Amino acid sequence: MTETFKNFIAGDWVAPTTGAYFENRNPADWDDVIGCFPRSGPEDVALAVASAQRGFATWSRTPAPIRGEVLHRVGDLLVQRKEEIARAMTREMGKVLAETRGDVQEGIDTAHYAHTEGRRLFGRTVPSELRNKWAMSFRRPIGAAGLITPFNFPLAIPTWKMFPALLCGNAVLFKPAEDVPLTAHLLVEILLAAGLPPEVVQLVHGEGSVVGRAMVEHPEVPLISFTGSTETGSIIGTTCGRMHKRLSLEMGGKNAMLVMDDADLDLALDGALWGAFGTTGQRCTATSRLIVHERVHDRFVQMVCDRAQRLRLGPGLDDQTEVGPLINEDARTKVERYIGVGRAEGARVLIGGERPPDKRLERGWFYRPTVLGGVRPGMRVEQEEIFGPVLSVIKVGSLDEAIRVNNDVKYGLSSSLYSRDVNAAFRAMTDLDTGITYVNAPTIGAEAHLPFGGVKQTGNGHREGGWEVYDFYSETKVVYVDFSGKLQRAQIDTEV
Ligand code: UN1
Repeated sequence: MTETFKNFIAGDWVAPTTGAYFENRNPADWDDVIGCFPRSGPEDVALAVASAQRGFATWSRTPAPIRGEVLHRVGDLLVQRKEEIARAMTREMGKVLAETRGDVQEGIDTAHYAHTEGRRLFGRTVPSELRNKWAMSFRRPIGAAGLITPFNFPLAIPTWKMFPALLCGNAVLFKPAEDVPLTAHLLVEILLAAGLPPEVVQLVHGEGSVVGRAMVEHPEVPLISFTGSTETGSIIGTTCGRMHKRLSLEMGGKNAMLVMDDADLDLALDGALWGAFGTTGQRCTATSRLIVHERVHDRFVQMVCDRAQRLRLGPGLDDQTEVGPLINEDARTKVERYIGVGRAEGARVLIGGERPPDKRLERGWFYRPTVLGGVRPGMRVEQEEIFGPVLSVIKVGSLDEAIRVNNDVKYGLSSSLYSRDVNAAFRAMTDLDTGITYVNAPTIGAEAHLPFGGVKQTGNGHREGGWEVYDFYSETKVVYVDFSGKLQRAQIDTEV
Protein backbone atom coordinates (compact mmCIF):
# COMPACT_ATOMS: atom_id res chain seq x y z
CA MET A 1 0.00 0.00 0.00
CA THR A 2 1.59 3.26 -1.12
CA GLU A 3 1.72 5.95 1.54
CA THR A 4 0.02 9.26 0.75
CA PHE A 5 1.71 12.38 2.10
CA LYS A 6 0.27 15.81 2.83
CA ASN A 7 1.19 19.46 2.73
CA PHE A 8 1.92 21.32 5.93
CA ILE A 9 -0.24 24.44 5.93
CA ALA A 10 -1.70 26.57 8.75
CA GLY A 11 -0.19 24.39 11.43
CA ASP A 12 -1.54 21.09 10.14
CA TRP A 13 -0.78 18.26 7.75
CA VAL A 14 -3.49 18.72 5.12
CA ALA A 15 -4.54 17.24 1.79
CA PRO A 16 -4.23 19.55 -1.23
CA THR A 17 -7.37 21.46 -2.23
CA THR A 18 -6.91 20.04 -5.74
CA GLY A 19 -7.33 16.45 -4.53
CA ALA A 20 -4.51 15.56 -6.95
CA TYR A 21 -1.26 13.67 -6.22
CA PHE A 22 1.92 12.59 -7.98
CA GLU A 23 4.09 9.54 -7.45
CA ASN A 24 7.63 9.68 -6.16
CA ARG A 25 9.76 6.80 -7.48
CA ASN A 26 13.28 5.54 -6.83
CA PRO A 27 15.51 6.63 -9.74
CA ALA A 28 17.61 3.46 -9.37
CA ASP A 29 14.52 1.23 -9.65
CA TRP A 30 11.37 2.77 -11.00
CA ASP A 31 9.20 -0.09 -9.70
CA ASP A 32 9.92 1.16 -6.19
CA VAL A 33 7.22 3.74 -5.36
CA ILE A 34 8.19 5.83 -2.35
CA GLY A 35 4.89 7.62 -1.90
CA CYS A 36 2.21 9.86 -3.35
CA PHE A 37 2.62 13.59 -2.76
CA PRO A 38 0.22 16.51 -3.24
CA ARG A 39 -0.02 18.10 -6.66
CA SER A 40 -1.10 21.37 -5.07
CA GLY A 41 -2.67 24.41 -6.70
CA PRO A 42 -2.67 28.20 -6.23
CA GLU A 43 -5.40 27.90 -3.59
CA ASP A 44 -3.03 25.87 -1.37
CA VAL A 45 -0.37 28.53 -1.82
CA ALA A 46 -2.86 31.27 -0.85
CA LEU A 47 -3.74 29.41 2.37
CA ALA A 48 -0.06 28.90 3.10
CA VAL A 49 0.74 32.58 2.60
CA ALA A 50 -2.09 33.69 4.91
CA SER A 51 -0.83 31.33 7.59
CA ALA A 52 2.80 32.38 7.10
CA GLN A 53 1.79 35.97 7.73
CA ARG A 54 0.30 34.96 11.08
CA GLY A 55 3.45 32.98 11.85
CA PHE A 56 5.57 35.97 10.92
CA ALA A 57 3.68 38.26 13.29
CA THR A 58 4.88 36.30 16.32
CA TRP A 59 8.18 34.80 15.12
CA SER A 60 9.53 38.18 14.00
CA ARG A 61 9.13 39.35 17.62
CA THR A 62 10.83 36.34 19.14
CA PRO A 63 14.37 37.40 20.16
CA ALA A 64 17.02 36.23 17.67
CA PRO A 65 18.99 34.26 20.31
CA ILE A 66 15.82 32.29 21.09
CA ARG A 67 15.20 31.67 17.38
CA GLY A 68 18.78 30.43 17.32
CA GLU A 69 18.04 27.96 20.13
CA VAL A 70 15.29 26.39 18.02
CA LEU A 71 17.73 25.98 15.13
CA HIS A 72 20.27 24.44 17.45
CA ARG A 73 17.70 21.79 18.38
CA VAL A 74 16.99 21.28 14.68
CA GLY A 75 20.71 20.58 14.18
CA ASP A 76 20.72 18.11 17.07
CA LEU A 77 17.69 16.26 15.70
CA LEU A 78 19.38 16.07 12.30
CA VAL A 79 22.39 14.51 14.04
CA GLN A 80 20.13 11.93 15.68
CA ARG A 81 18.28 11.08 12.47
CA LYS A 82 21.21 11.45 10.06
CA GLU A 83 21.36 7.83 8.93
CA GLU A 84 17.60 7.46 8.49
CA ILE A 85 17.38 10.66 6.44
CA ALA A 86 20.43 9.76 4.35
CA ARG A 87 18.86 6.40 3.45
CA ALA A 88 15.52 7.97 2.58
CA MET A 89 17.34 10.55 0.47
CA THR A 90 19.37 7.98 -1.44
CA ARG A 91 16.20 6.02 -2.15
CA GLU A 92 14.39 9.00 -3.62
CA MET A 93 17.30 10.88 -5.20
CA GLY A 94 19.82 8.21 -6.14
CA LYS A 95 23.21 9.50 -5.00
CA VAL A 96 25.34 7.14 -2.91
CA LEU A 97 24.98 6.93 0.85
CA ALA A 98 28.32 8.60 1.64
CA GLU A 99 27.03 11.60 -0.30
CA THR A 100 23.58 11.73 1.26
CA ARG A 101 25.23 11.51 4.69
CA GLY A 102 27.33 14.49 3.61
CA ASP A 103 24.18 16.27 2.47
CA VAL A 104 22.61 15.85 5.94
CA GLN A 105 25.89 16.95 7.53
CA GLU A 106 25.78 20.16 5.49
CA GLY A 107 22.31 20.78 6.99
CA ILE A 108 23.65 20.11 10.50
CA ASP A 109 26.52 22.55 9.94
CA THR A 110 24.11 25.16 8.60
CA ALA A 111 21.84 24.75 11.65
CA HIS A 112 24.65 25.07 14.15
CA TYR A 113 26.07 28.07 12.33
CA ALA A 114 22.61 29.70 12.36
CA HIS A 115 22.35 29.08 16.09
CA THR A 116 25.49 31.12 16.76
CA GLU A 117 24.34 33.87 14.41
CA GLY A 118 21.35 34.40 16.73
CA ARG A 119 23.73 35.98 19.22
CA ARG A 120 25.46 38.10 16.58
CA LEU A 121 23.16 39.38 13.83
CA PHE A 122 25.22 42.54 14.07
CA GLY A 123 24.04 46.04 13.53
CA ARG A 124 26.46 48.98 13.64
CA THR A 125 26.78 52.11 15.69
CA VAL A 126 28.86 54.80 14.02
CA PRO A 127 29.68 58.41 14.95
CA SER A 128 27.25 61.07 13.81
CA GLU A 129 28.61 64.18 12.15
CA LEU A 130 26.63 66.26 14.67
CA ARG A 131 27.09 66.70 18.40
CA ASN A 132 24.73 64.94 20.84
CA LYS A 133 23.41 62.66 18.17
CA TRP A 134 23.78 58.91 17.64
CA ALA A 135 23.60 56.98 14.39
CA MET A 136 23.09 53.23 14.19
CA SER A 137 21.68 50.38 12.18
CA PHE A 138 19.96 47.13 13.08
CA ARG A 139 18.38 44.29 11.15
CA ARG A 140 14.70 43.60 10.70
CA PRO A 141 12.96 40.52 9.33
CA ILE A 142 11.15 40.88 6.02
CA GLY A 143 8.08 38.63 5.93
CA ALA A 144 7.06 35.35 4.31
CA ALA A 145 10.03 34.00 2.34
CA GLY A 146 9.28 31.80 -0.70
CA LEU A 147 11.94 29.09 -1.03
CA ILE A 148 12.12 27.01 -4.22
CA THR A 149 14.71 24.25 -4.11
CA PRO A 150 16.26 21.68 -6.49
CA PHE A 151 16.58 17.90 -6.36
CA ASN A 152 20.36 17.48 -6.15
CA PHE A 153 20.86 18.46 -2.50
CA PRO A 154 17.43 17.57 -1.11
CA LEU A 155 18.31 18.54 2.45
CA ALA A 156 21.36 20.84 2.34
CA ILE A 157 20.03 23.42 -0.12
CA PRO A 158 16.66 23.88 1.64
CA THR A 159 18.58 24.38 4.90
CA TRP A 160 20.90 26.96 3.29
CA LYS A 161 17.81 29.04 2.64
CA MET A 162 15.49 28.12 5.45
CA PHE A 163 17.76 28.35 8.48
CA PRO A 164 19.10 31.86 7.83
CA ALA A 165 15.60 32.98 6.81
CA LEU A 166 14.19 31.68 10.10
CA LEU A 167 17.06 32.98 12.20
CA CYS A 168 16.44 36.45 10.80
CA GLY A 169 12.80 36.21 11.90
CA ASN A 170 11.02 35.44 8.64
CA ALA A 171 8.33 32.81 8.09
CA VAL A 172 9.03 30.35 5.26
CA LEU A 173 7.05 28.84 2.41
CA PHE A 174 8.87 25.76 1.16
CA LYS A 175 8.37 24.36 -2.36
CA PRO A 176 10.76 21.42 -2.83
CA ALA A 177 11.59 19.83 -6.18
CA GLU A 178 9.02 17.24 -7.29
CA ASP A 179 11.74 14.56 -7.33
CA VAL A 180 12.57 14.83 -3.62
CA PRO A 181 9.41 15.52 -1.59
CA LEU A 182 10.13 12.89 1.08
CA THR A 183 13.31 14.56 2.32
CA ALA A 184 11.39 17.85 2.47
CA HIS A 185 8.68 16.17 4.52
CA LEU A 186 11.26 14.83 6.98
CA LEU A 187 12.90 18.24 7.31
CA VAL A 188 9.60 19.92 8.19
CA GLU A 189 8.85 17.17 10.73
CA ILE A 190 12.18 17.95 12.37
CA LEU A 191 11.54 21.71 12.46
CA LEU A 192 8.26 21.08 14.25
CA ALA A 193 9.77 18.56 16.65
CA ALA A 194 12.43 21.15 17.53
CA GLY A 195 9.71 23.55 18.65
CA LEU A 196 9.33 25.90 15.68
CA PRO A 197 5.88 27.51 16.04
CA PRO A 198 3.74 25.70 13.43
CA GLU A 199 2.64 28.66 11.33
CA VAL A 200 6.24 29.77 10.78
CA VAL A 201 6.80 27.01 8.22
CA GLN A 202 4.56 25.93 5.33
CA LEU A 203 5.34 23.04 3.00
CA VAL A 204 3.53 23.05 -0.32
CA HIS A 205 4.31 20.21 -2.71
CA GLY A 206 3.69 20.32 -6.43
CA GLU A 207 4.96 21.56 -9.74
CA GLY A 208 7.22 24.55 -10.18
CA SER A 209 5.04 25.93 -12.95
CA VAL A 210 2.00 25.92 -10.62
CA VAL A 211 3.07 26.09 -6.98
CA GLY A 212 6.41 27.83 -7.50
CA ARG A 213 4.79 30.28 -9.82
CA ALA A 214 1.89 31.04 -7.47
CA MET A 215 4.42 31.75 -4.72
CA VAL A 216 6.52 34.02 -6.90
CA GLU A 217 3.44 35.91 -8.10
CA HIS A 218 1.78 36.24 -4.69
CA PRO A 219 1.86 39.90 -3.61
CA GLU A 220 2.33 39.00 0.07
CA VAL A 221 5.57 37.07 -0.52
CA PRO A 222 8.20 39.84 -0.57
CA LEU A 223 11.24 37.60 -0.88
CA ILE A 224 12.10 34.64 -3.12
CA SER A 225 15.15 32.39 -3.08
CA PHE A 226 15.53 29.98 -5.97
CA THR A 227 18.12 27.37 -6.91
CA GLY A 228 17.65 25.70 -10.28
CA SER A 229 18.01 26.29 -13.99
CA THR A 230 19.04 29.57 -15.54
CA GLU A 231 15.93 29.50 -17.76
CA THR A 232 13.54 29.26 -14.80
CA GLY A 233 15.63 31.79 -12.88
CA SER A 234 15.14 34.33 -15.67
CA ILE A 235 11.37 33.90 -15.60
CA ILE A 236 11.32 34.31 -11.81
CA GLY A 237 13.62 37.32 -12.13
CA THR A 238 11.25 39.03 -14.53
CA THR A 239 8.30 38.63 -12.17
CA CYS A 240 10.26 39.67 -9.10
CA GLY A 241 11.59 42.72 -10.95
CA ARG A 242 8.11 43.76 -11.91
CA MET A 243 6.78 43.21 -8.38
CA HIS A 244 9.79 44.76 -6.60
CA LYS A 245 10.67 41.59 -4.72
CA ARG A 246 13.96 40.71 -3.15
CA LEU A 247 15.37 37.74 -5.06
CA SER A 248 18.33 35.41 -4.71
CA LEU A 249 19.12 33.21 -7.71
CA GLU A 250 21.54 30.31 -7.74
CA MET A 251 21.70 28.72 -11.17
CA GLY A 252 23.89 26.95 -13.69
CA GLY A 253 27.58 26.28 -13.93
CA LYS A 254 30.11 25.06 -16.48
CA ASN A 255 32.91 24.56 -14.05
CA ALA A 256 36.43 23.74 -15.15
CA MET A 257 39.43 22.07 -13.63
CA LEU A 258 42.73 23.43 -14.99
CA VAL A 259 45.57 20.92 -14.90
CA MET A 260 48.97 22.48 -15.56
CA ASP A 261 52.11 20.65 -16.64
CA ASP A 262 53.67 20.85 -13.16
CA ALA A 263 50.58 19.42 -11.40
CA ASP A 264 50.65 16.37 -9.16
CA LEU A 265 48.75 14.22 -11.64
CA ASP A 266 47.71 11.53 -9.16
CA LEU A 267 46.15 14.17 -6.97
CA ALA A 268 44.49 15.80 -9.98
CA LEU A 269 43.17 12.40 -11.05
CA ASP A 270 41.33 11.82 -7.77
CA GLY A 271 39.97 15.36 -7.99
CA ALA A 272 38.78 15.00 -11.57
CA LEU A 273 36.91 11.76 -10.89
CA TRP A 274 35.21 13.12 -7.79
CA GLY A 275 34.46 16.50 -9.36
CA ALA A 276 33.06 15.11 -12.61
CA PHE A 277 31.30 11.93 -11.56
CA GLY A 278 30.40 12.49 -7.89
CA THR A 279 26.62 12.95 -7.58
CA THR A 280 26.55 11.58 -11.16
CA GLY A 281 27.64 15.04 -12.30
CA GLN A 282 24.42 16.56 -10.92
CA ARG A 283 25.92 19.43 -8.96
CA CYS A 284 25.93 23.02 -10.09
CA THR A 285 29.56 22.90 -8.99
CA ALA A 286 30.35 19.67 -10.92
CA THR A 287 33.55 19.59 -12.96
CA SER A 288 32.23 19.47 -16.49
CA ARG A 289 35.33 20.75 -18.27
CA LEU A 290 38.89 19.53 -17.93
CA ILE A 291 41.35 22.05 -19.34
CA VAL A 292 44.73 20.33 -19.62
CA HIS A 293 48.18 21.59 -20.53
CA GLU A 294 49.36 20.02 -23.78
CA ARG A 295 52.53 18.64 -22.17
CA VAL A 296 50.55 16.36 -19.86
CA HIS A 297 47.34 16.13 -21.87
CA ASP A 298 47.61 12.66 -23.39
CA ARG A 299 48.98 11.02 -20.27
CA PHE A 300 46.44 12.64 -17.94
CA VAL A 301 43.44 11.99 -20.15
CA GLN A 302 44.46 8.34 -20.36
CA MET A 303 44.69 8.18 -16.57
CA VAL A 304 41.21 9.72 -16.21
CA CYS A 305 39.66 7.34 -18.75
CA ASP A 306 41.24 4.26 -17.18
CA ARG A 307 39.83 5.06 -13.78
CA ALA A 308 36.46 6.49 -14.90
CA GLN A 309 35.91 3.33 -16.93
CA ARG A 310 36.11 1.28 -13.76
CA LEU A 311 33.75 3.36 -11.59
CA ARG A 312 31.01 1.06 -10.33
CA LEU A 313 27.49 2.10 -11.28
CA GLY A 314 24.57 0.94 -9.19
CA PRO A 315 21.91 1.79 -6.64
CA GLY A 316 23.24 4.27 -4.08
CA LEU A 317 22.10 2.08 -1.18
CA ASP A 318 24.55 -0.63 -2.22
CA ASP A 319 27.94 0.08 -0.58
CA GLN A 320 29.88 -1.14 -3.62
CA THR A 321 28.37 1.64 -5.73
CA GLU A 322 30.45 4.68 -6.68
CA VAL A 323 28.07 6.34 -9.16
CA GLY A 324 24.27 6.30 -8.84
CA PRO A 325 21.59 6.96 -11.45
CA LEU A 326 20.45 10.25 -12.93
CA ILE A 327 17.38 11.73 -11.32
CA ASN A 328 14.77 10.98 -13.98
CA GLU A 329 14.04 10.22 -17.60
CA ASP A 330 14.30 13.86 -18.72
CA ALA A 331 17.76 14.12 -17.18
CA ARG A 332 18.99 11.04 -19.04
CA THR A 333 17.41 12.17 -22.29
CA LYS A 334 19.19 15.50 -21.92
CA VAL A 335 22.55 13.79 -21.40
CA GLU A 336 21.97 11.55 -24.42
CA ARG A 337 21.04 14.55 -26.52
CA TYR A 338 24.27 16.32 -25.55
CA ILE A 339 26.39 13.30 -26.41
CA GLY A 340 24.81 13.47 -29.87
CA VAL A 341 25.52 17.20 -30.07
CA GLY A 342 29.15 16.62 -29.02
CA ARG A 343 29.65 13.93 -31.65
CA ALA A 344 28.15 16.15 -34.34
CA GLU A 345 30.50 18.98 -33.30
CA GLY A 346 33.52 16.70 -33.71
CA ALA A 347 34.17 15.66 -30.11
CA ARG A 348 35.29 12.05 -29.57
CA VAL A 349 33.62 9.80 -27.01
CA LEU A 350 36.68 8.37 -25.23
CA ILE A 351 34.70 6.31 -22.73
CA GLY A 352 31.02 5.92 -21.88
CA GLY A 353 28.55 7.64 -24.16
CA GLU A 354 25.89 5.01 -23.50
CA ARG A 355 23.64 3.37 -20.93
CA PRO A 356 25.29 0.55 -18.99
CA PRO A 357 24.69 -2.85 -20.58
CA ASP A 358 24.13 -4.37 -17.12
CA LYS A 359 20.64 -5.98 -16.92
CA ARG A 360 20.54 -5.29 -13.19
CA LEU A 361 20.44 -1.55 -13.91
CA GLU A 362 17.84 -1.44 -16.65
CA ARG A 363 15.05 -0.26 -14.35
CA GLY A 364 16.92 2.91 -13.35
CA TRP A 365 18.07 6.10 -15.03
CA PHE A 366 21.70 5.04 -15.28
CA TYR A 367 24.25 6.42 -17.70
CA ARG A 368 27.92 5.54 -17.94
CA PRO A 369 30.56 8.08 -16.92
CA THR A 370 31.57 9.72 -20.17
CA VAL A 371 34.71 11.54 -21.26
CA LEU A 372 34.62 13.64 -24.43
CA GLY A 373 38.02 14.28 -26.01
CA GLY A 374 39.02 16.77 -28.68
CA VAL A 375 36.59 19.39 -27.40
CA ARG A 376 37.32 22.90 -28.62
CA PRO A 377 36.34 26.19 -26.98
CA GLY A 378 32.97 27.35 -28.24
CA MET A 379 31.46 23.90 -28.84
CA ARG A 380 28.09 23.48 -27.16
CA VAL A 381 29.40 20.65 -24.95
CA GLU A 382 32.04 23.11 -23.78
CA GLN A 383 29.59 25.98 -23.17
CA GLU A 384 26.30 24.52 -21.91
CA GLU A 385 25.42 22.89 -18.63
CA ILE A 386 24.68 19.17 -19.12
CA PHE A 387 24.07 18.21 -15.45
CA GLY A 388 25.20 14.63 -15.87
CA PRO A 389 28.30 12.41 -15.82
CA VAL A 390 29.98 14.02 -18.82
CA LEU A 391 33.47 15.53 -18.81
CA SER A 392 34.64 17.60 -21.81
CA VAL A 393 38.42 17.75 -22.27
CA ILE A 394 40.08 20.79 -23.83
CA LYS A 395 43.81 20.96 -24.62
CA VAL A 396 45.65 24.27 -24.01
CA GLY A 397 49.22 25.52 -24.36
CA SER A 398 49.56 27.79 -21.31
CA LEU A 399 48.01 29.02 -18.09
CA ASP A 400 46.90 32.21 -19.87
CA GLU A 401 45.04 30.21 -22.45
CA ALA A 402 43.51 27.98 -19.75
CA ILE A 403 42.21 31.02 -17.88
CA ARG A 404 40.79 32.49 -21.10
CA VAL A 405 38.99 29.25 -21.92
CA ASN A 406 37.68 28.99 -18.37
CA ASN A 407 36.28 32.52 -18.49
CA ASP A 408 34.76 32.33 -21.93
CA VAL A 409 31.41 30.84 -20.84
CA LYS A 410 28.27 32.55 -19.63
CA TYR A 411 28.47 30.92 -16.18
CA GLY A 412 30.87 31.53 -13.31
CA LEU A 413 30.25 29.35 -10.27
CA SER A 414 33.36 27.36 -9.44
CA SER A 415 36.82 26.62 -10.86
CA SER A 416 39.90 24.69 -9.89
CA LEU A 417 43.63 24.80 -10.59
CA TYR A 418 46.11 21.98 -10.16
CA SER A 419 49.66 23.30 -10.10
CA ARG A 420 52.65 23.39 -7.74
CA ASP A 421 53.58 26.90 -8.81
CA VAL A 422 52.56 29.50 -6.24
CA ASN A 423 52.58 32.27 -8.84
CA ALA A 424 50.20 30.29 -11.04
CA ALA A 425 47.95 29.69 -8.03
CA PHE A 426 47.68 33.39 -7.24
CA ARG A 427 47.16 34.26 -10.92
CA ALA A 428 44.31 31.79 -11.03
CA MET A 429 42.76 33.02 -7.77
CA THR A 430 42.83 36.55 -9.14
CA ASP A 431 41.78 36.01 -12.75
CA LEU A 432 39.41 33.03 -12.86
CA ASP A 433 35.99 34.55 -13.30
CA THR A 434 34.04 32.47 -10.79
CA GLY A 435 32.54 32.93 -7.34
CA ILE A 436 34.67 30.09 -5.94
CA THR A 437 38.17 28.87 -6.91
CA TYR A 438 39.85 25.78 -5.51
CA VAL A 439 43.61 25.29 -5.58
CA ASN A 440 44.67 21.65 -5.76
CA ALA A 441 41.13 20.47 -5.04
CA PRO A 442 38.20 19.80 -7.39
CA THR A 443 35.36 22.22 -8.18
CA ILE A 444 32.97 20.68 -5.64
CA GLY A 445 33.02 20.68 -1.87
CA ALA A 446 32.06 24.12 -0.59
CA GLU A 447 31.77 24.36 3.20
CA ALA A 448 28.58 25.61 4.82
CA HIS A 449 30.13 28.51 6.73
CA LEU A 450 31.51 30.32 3.68
CA PRO A 451 29.58 32.35 1.12
CA PHE A 452 28.52 30.25 -1.88
CA GLY A 453 27.55 31.54 -5.29
CA GLY A 454 28.72 32.58 -8.70
CA VAL A 455 29.23 35.44 -11.09
CA LYS A 456 27.73 36.17 -14.51
CA GLN A 457 24.65 34.07 -15.37
CA THR A 458 25.16 31.72 -12.43
CA GLY A 459 23.45 34.13 -10.10
CA ASN A 460 22.25 37.66 -9.47
CA GLY A 461 24.88 38.88 -7.08
CA HIS A 462 23.74 37.26 -3.84
CA ARG A 463 25.50 34.55 -1.89
CA GLU A 464 24.17 31.66 0.14
CA GLY A 465 25.95 30.20 3.16
CA GLY A 466 28.30 31.81 5.61
CA TRP A 467 27.76 35.29 6.96
CA GLU A 468 26.62 36.99 3.75
CA VAL A 469 23.29 35.20 3.43
CA TYR A 470 22.06 36.89 6.62
CA ASP A 471 22.06 40.19 4.79
CA PHE A 472 19.76 38.75 2.16
CA TYR A 473 17.18 37.58 4.68
CA SER A 474 17.04 40.82 6.67
CA GLU A 475 16.43 44.46 5.96
CA THR A 476 18.75 47.13 7.33
CA LYS A 477 17.03 49.79 9.41
CA VAL A 478 18.92 52.96 10.29
CA VAL A 479 18.08 55.06 13.37
CA TYR A 480 19.31 58.54 14.29
CA VAL A 481 18.73 59.80 17.81
CA ASP A 482 19.26 63.50 18.35
CA PHE A 483 19.47 64.36 22.03
CA SER A 484 20.72 67.96 21.59
CA GLY A 485 17.26 69.43 22.19
CA LYS A 486 17.44 71.63 19.10
CA LEU A 487 17.15 71.26 15.36
CA GLN A 488 20.51 70.22 13.90
CA ARG A 489 20.69 70.08 10.12
CA ALA A 490 22.81 67.32 8.56
CA GLN A 491 25.46 68.60 6.14
CA ILE A 492 24.78 72.18 7.29
CA ASP A 493 25.23 72.62 11.07
CA THR A 494 28.53 70.76 11.12
CA GLU A 495 30.99 73.34 12.54
CA VAL A 496 34.21 72.05 14.16
C1 UN1 B 1 25.06 22.44 -5.80
O1 UN1 B 1 25.72 21.82 -6.58
O2 UN1 B 1 23.93 22.84 -6.09
O3 UN1 B 1 30.08 22.62 -3.01
C2 UN1 B 1 25.49 22.73 -4.41
C3 UN1 B 1 29.44 21.60 -3.21
C4 UN1 B 1 28.29 21.29 -2.26
C5 UN1 B 1 27.09 22.07 -2.64
C6 UN1 B 1 26.78 22.03 -4.09
N1 UN1 B 1 28.67 21.61 -0.92
O4 UN1 B 1 29.67 20.84 -4.11
